[in-house]
Amino acid sequence: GGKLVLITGASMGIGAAIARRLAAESATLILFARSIDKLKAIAEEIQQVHKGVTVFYESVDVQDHAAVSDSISRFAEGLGPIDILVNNAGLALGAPNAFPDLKIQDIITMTGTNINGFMFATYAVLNEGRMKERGNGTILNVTSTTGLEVPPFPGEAVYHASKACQEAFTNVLRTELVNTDIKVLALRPGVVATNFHEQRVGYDKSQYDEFMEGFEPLVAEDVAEAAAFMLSQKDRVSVKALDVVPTAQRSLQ
Ligand code: NJP
Repeated sequence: GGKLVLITGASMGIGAAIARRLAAESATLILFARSIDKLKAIAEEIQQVHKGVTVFYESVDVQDHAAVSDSISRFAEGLGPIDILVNNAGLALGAPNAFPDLKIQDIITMTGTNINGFMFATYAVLNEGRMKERGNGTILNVTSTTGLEVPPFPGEAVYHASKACQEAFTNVLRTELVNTDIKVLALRPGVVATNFHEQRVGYDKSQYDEFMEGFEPLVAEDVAEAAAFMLSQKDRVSVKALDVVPTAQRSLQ
């Protein structure tokens, strides 16, 4: 049968696109995000389109370690070990304000989600989700090209730092798990037209238009296709990292 897949940040954008794409592979899906209404709509849509597919969803803020671990242990008790974690929940806030002009709450939310939440989901899938005990599975981390190349995007000090942290974490975790059949992979999007960029600039339309001007960004489905490729490899094959960027993306090349 299909794999049991947990996707964080699955209420829209890249996470939702990966959910739709993996439903086509008959995966059983568990979707996490904060907005329960959006999760419900996506779960219903997927189950309409893919008749035999089951989609579970729960409002889980990945910043909340207890909520993440409780939910994952309940799902693993009912459904068995988690096969795949798509560690995707993430956000940028407060651009283009420079670091000292950011709101402290935005710094807390970005680090709490992109650093703490990213680690909490991984920790809970390996432990309560029983991936470590079984010694087989995949952790697919949706990081960013910005985690490595650190282009000079003003107002992105915290976001870029959090993505660099995700990359470092990914590399150490892969080394720690090297004697298991658990794959630890990084999928690094470039600019993708999702809610991410509108939110990043505080839904300021002129800022958004200025950023997107002059090239064609990816759509979430493009990234989902790359995720499906990474997840469809044989057990012995780890496509360790993949950069998926718009062909004409400026400033990251
Ligand atoms: O963004 P968006 P993307 N706990 O805003 C959820 C990376 N990336 O799909 O909680 C749980 O459409 C949020 O749901 P909700 C990026 O860093 C992107 O583009 O209901 N969930 C929503 O489902 C991120 O890691 C670009 O508000 C939380 C989802 O996360 C990943 O791609 C470029 C949460 C975000 O959907 C997906 O971003 C790049 C929390 N605390 C990397 N906070 C790009 N778009 O250009 C948020 O290099 N969510």
